Amino acid sequence: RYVFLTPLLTFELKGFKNSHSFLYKVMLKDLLLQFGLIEDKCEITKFGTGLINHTWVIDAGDKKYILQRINHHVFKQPEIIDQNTANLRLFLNKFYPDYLFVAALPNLEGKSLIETEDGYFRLFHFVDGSVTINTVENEEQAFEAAKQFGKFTNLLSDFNLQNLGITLPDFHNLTLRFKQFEDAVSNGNKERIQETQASIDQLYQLKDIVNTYESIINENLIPLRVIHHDTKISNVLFDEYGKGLCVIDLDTVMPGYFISDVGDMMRTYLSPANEEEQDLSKINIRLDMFGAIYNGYMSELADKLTDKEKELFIYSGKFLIYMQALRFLTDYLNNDIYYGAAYSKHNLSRANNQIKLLKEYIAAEPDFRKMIG
Ligand code: GN1
Ligand code: MG
Repeated sequence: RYVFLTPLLTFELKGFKNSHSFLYKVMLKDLLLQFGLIEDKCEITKFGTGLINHTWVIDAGDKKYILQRINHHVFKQPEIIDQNTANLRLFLNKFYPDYLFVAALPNLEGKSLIETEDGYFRLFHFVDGSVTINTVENEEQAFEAAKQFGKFTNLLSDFNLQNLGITLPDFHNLTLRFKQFEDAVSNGNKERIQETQASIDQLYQLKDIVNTYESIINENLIPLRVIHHDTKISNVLFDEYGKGLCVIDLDTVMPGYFISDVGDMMRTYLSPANEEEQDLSKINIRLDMFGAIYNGYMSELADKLTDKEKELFIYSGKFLIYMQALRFLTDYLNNDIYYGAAYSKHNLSRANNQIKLLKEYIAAEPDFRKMIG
C-alpha cells in the first residue's frame, strides 16, 4: 500500500491508473468518514491536471466536494498552508464578507488539515454552479481571470504580511532557480547535459533576465504583496455566464511580487498551445490576450500598483517564462525528480516549449509596448 506513494512514483499516480485505484479506495474510505461521508455512497473521480498535488471530485449525491492531497515532499510544512488559509479567511470574512473565499472544511473534530499515514488531505465544497476551464479561448476569459487575481491582491492590500507564512521557501527566487540550473549543468546526468547543450546555451544567453530580477530585489524597487503564485486559468472559478467568481488553489499564496502573478498569466494565457505542446510552431503570442490580461489586472489594481511596477509589467512575462524554462530543463538534467515524466524527454520538451514561448514573447515586446503606452 505504501509502495505506491513514494515520491518517485507520484507522477504515475496522477493518472489514477486502474491498477492503483483500489489502494486509494482503502485510504479514502477512512478519510471521508472523518467528514461524515460514506465512501460507498460517493462517486470519486480524479480531477485536474496539476503536476504537484492530487485532486478528486467527491460526488456525495446531494453535494459535491473537492478532495486534495498535498504533496508534502514539495510542501514540507503543510500546516503553514492551513494556517495561512485560516488567517486569510478571517480577514476577508471580516472586511469583505461578500467575497467568495473557498476554505477547507473542518472534519468532525474541527480540523481542516487531515494528516494520515498516506499524507495530508483537505476537503472543500465544490462551489455550486461554478465552472473551471483549462485553456484560455477568448479575451473575456483572460480579462476575467486577470481581474480575479488582481482583486485577490487588491482586497488583501492591508493584510498584514506577517500573518502569511512561507509555504514554499524561495519558490519564485530567480537567482536560486538559476543557481539550481547551473548546479544541474555541472553535476547532472552527463548524457542529458550533452544532449541538451543547445537549450542550455540559449538559457545562458538570456541570463540578463536574472540580472534585472536581481536589481529589482537588491534595490527594493517593488513592494511585497499577497501574491497567488499559480495564476493558471484553471485556478479561477467562473459562473455559468463566464464571469469570474474567485480564485482557488491557495497553497502558494505567500508574500511575493506582482511579477509572479502577471508573469504566470502571460506564460499560460498568451499562447493557444500550452507547455505540453511538442509542435513548437503552435506556440505563438495572441496580442489580444495580452491586452486582456493588462486591462483585467489593472481594472482592480491600477490605483495600487506603483509606477515602477507598471514599468515592469512587460518584464514580468520574461521573468516567469524564463524561470519555468530553467525549472523544466534543470529537472531534465536531474533525471525528472521533481516534475516526473510521462514519456522520455518530457521535461526537455517542456523546456524547449518554454524557450520558444520566451522568444516569441521577446519578439512581441514592441507590440506590447504600443498597446500599453
Ligand atoms: C506546478 O502543480 P501545478 O501544475 O499547479 C508548479 C508550478 C509550475 C507548474 C508548471 C508547487 O504547478 O510552479 O508553474 O507546475 N508548482 C509547484 O506546470 O512547483
Ligand atoms: Mg497549484
